[in-house]
Amino acid sequence: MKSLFSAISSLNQLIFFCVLGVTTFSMPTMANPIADLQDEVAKRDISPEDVDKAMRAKFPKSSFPYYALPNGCSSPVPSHWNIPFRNACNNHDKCYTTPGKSKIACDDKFLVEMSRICDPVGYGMDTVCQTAAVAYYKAVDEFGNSNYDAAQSNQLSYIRDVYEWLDTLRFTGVFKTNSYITTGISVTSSDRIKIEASGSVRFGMFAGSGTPNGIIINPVYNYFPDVPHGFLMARFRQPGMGDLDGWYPIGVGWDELREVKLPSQGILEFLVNDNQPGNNFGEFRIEVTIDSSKK
Ligand SMILES: [Ca+2]
Repeated sequence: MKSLFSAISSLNQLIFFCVLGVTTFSMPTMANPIADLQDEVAKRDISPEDVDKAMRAKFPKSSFPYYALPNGCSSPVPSHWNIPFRNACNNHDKCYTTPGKSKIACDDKFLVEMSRICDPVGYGMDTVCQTAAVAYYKAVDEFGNSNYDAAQSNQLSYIRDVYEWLDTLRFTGVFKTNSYITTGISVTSSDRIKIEASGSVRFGMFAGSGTPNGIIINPVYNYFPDVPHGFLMARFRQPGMGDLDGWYPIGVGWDELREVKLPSQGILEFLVNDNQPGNNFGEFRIEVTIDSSKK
């Protein structure tokens, strides 16, 4: 990297160039692959955490929608400017990571943002700060090529992998019940499934209210005496099963996709552990996601 002081002479020129660049170019409206991906994930009711978990093996530092979390400034030498410039550095990381953004545009924006941090009201007083900003700019301008190329290609493969994973999510839906419901969803062994239940149900005039984890009352009102009253149960109904066969407790569910082991295909159903559901009020909200990708 060039000496920090040799940068001073070109300081005004650089800032002028860069402000001019930003104000005179009107960027054409570009396709935005990151925003498109975010829309697609939101549409399917998938949380960013689910995507991060699915991508963890290949992109351990990913933080949806980026293949790697921006990590502030990485100055080649320890510098106290890393702290004030942190936001500008993070934006610069994100810019490099945005498919189709040019390196020059990212670097110029970086300098403008650092200059604003140095001089928020435009008096141009703090030349020490501006000198540091130019040094940071010159570092990325001269040595940032491999970072830029890596960010662009990693982000593109990340986006492709997230789309591929989304394609394996066979179904995502929300179901509501305070008694029994069949989802109609057929699940096979080796599918991975996530169930998240929330909400509150009043289990009767005097019984009280509870979450999908149920409440403790006289078990005479339970289908399953050993499970709390009102506990949310699930099963994958196999041919020939009776009404109370094959249920197991779900409660508020799981925070991750879990593999299902079944002897044969089954229909996902839910049951509230309350044998007098007619007096129930309110509903549990149950989100179901199924990942059919073969691991
Ligand atoms: Ca009841």
